[in-house]
Amino acid sequence: MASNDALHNLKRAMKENDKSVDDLFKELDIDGDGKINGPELYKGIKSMVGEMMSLDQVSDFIKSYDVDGDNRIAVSELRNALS
Ligand SMILES: [Ca+2]
Ligand SMILES: [Ca+2]
Repeated sequence: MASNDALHNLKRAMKENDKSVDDLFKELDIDGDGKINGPELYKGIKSMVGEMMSLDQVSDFIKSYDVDGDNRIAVSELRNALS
């Protein structure tokens, strides 16, 4: 599945740049509200991995890892996704 490729590439980018999940989260959370929403994820993947995700893929990704159902990715949920 393409969203898994994006996740895989995101993990690799994180390792190559020696970033922690917290560093990555801060970069993705553009408005600083402590949650990553769809547009933030979309832009983040594009700028970090250079990969375009479709909006469907972004929403699938969020649905797969959104444990508390707020339709946003919290740092604990991102950690889960990347572990
Ligand atoms: Ca945010
Ligand atoms: Ca959530």
